[in-house]
This record gives sequence, structure tokens and C-alpha cells, in this order.
Amino acid sequence: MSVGRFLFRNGIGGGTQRSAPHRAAREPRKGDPGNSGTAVITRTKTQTKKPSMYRVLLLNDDYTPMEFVTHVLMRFFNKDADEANRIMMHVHHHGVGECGVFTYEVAETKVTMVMDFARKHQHPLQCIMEKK
Ligand code: TYC
Repeated sequence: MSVGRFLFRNGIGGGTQRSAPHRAAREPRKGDPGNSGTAVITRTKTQTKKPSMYRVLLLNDDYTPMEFVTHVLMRFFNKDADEANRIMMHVHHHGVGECGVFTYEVAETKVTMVMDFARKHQHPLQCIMEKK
């Protein structure tokens, strides 16, 4: 190869140096033309919100039969016989007890179903919900 051809191929002679016109050869840096150095973070993470949770409680009274309360706990709160009896006796002795913890709409539905069921059987059983 001639000296002239060598210099042309290796970029010293031969005129125009060509490169991609719109892509920087490195990461943009502060002070580069058209780079203010101010970044706008449009979203840091997927937005998720934990729902508020509500306790559903049974209240004690002097008239509702124990067996009825145990049945309610099995029917509406999916407790087995032992757990239902334990919760019923807790309410009987302490005045109030937890049936479960649910989102607002589920808790509200449980309360309505228990209250309707107790009314239908003419028992004064009270079921309420409270925000955790
Ligand atoms: N205290 C009631 C009784 O002696 C039993 C009972 C238990 C009632 C729990 C309501 O939520 C209740 N028959």
C-alpha cells in the first residue's frame, strides 16, 4: 500500500471525516449544548395502595343462644367448630370478639348478612365493623 493510501484509510488525509450526525459518542453531560442538567422523573414506581382493613366484631348479649353464635361463625366466617366455639366463648366472657379482618365492602357485606340472619331468627345478636 502507498503512503497516501495508508494515510487516507487511517483518517489523516483524504478530506471529509464522516460520523453519525445525530448520535453523541458518549453519555450526555452537564454543560453539553442542549443539556440543562435538569432531569424530570415522570414516575418512580407503579402506584399501588394498600386498602384500609376493617375488623368485624360480634357483641355479647344475654339472649342469643351459644349454638347460634357458633353457627354464625362457621357459616359466615368459615371457622371450624373448635375455632367458632373459642371465639363465641371469648365474646361471652369479654363482651366483644373478632370474627375476621376484611376490606370495607367485604366487611360491610358480612355485617349485613349476620344481622339479617340474626333478625330472621329473632335473636338480638349484634355484629359491627371498625377500622383497624
Ligand atoms: N351470652 C350468650 C348466652 O349466654 C351467648 C352469646 C355469645 C351471645 C356470643 C352473643 O356474640 C355472642 N346465651
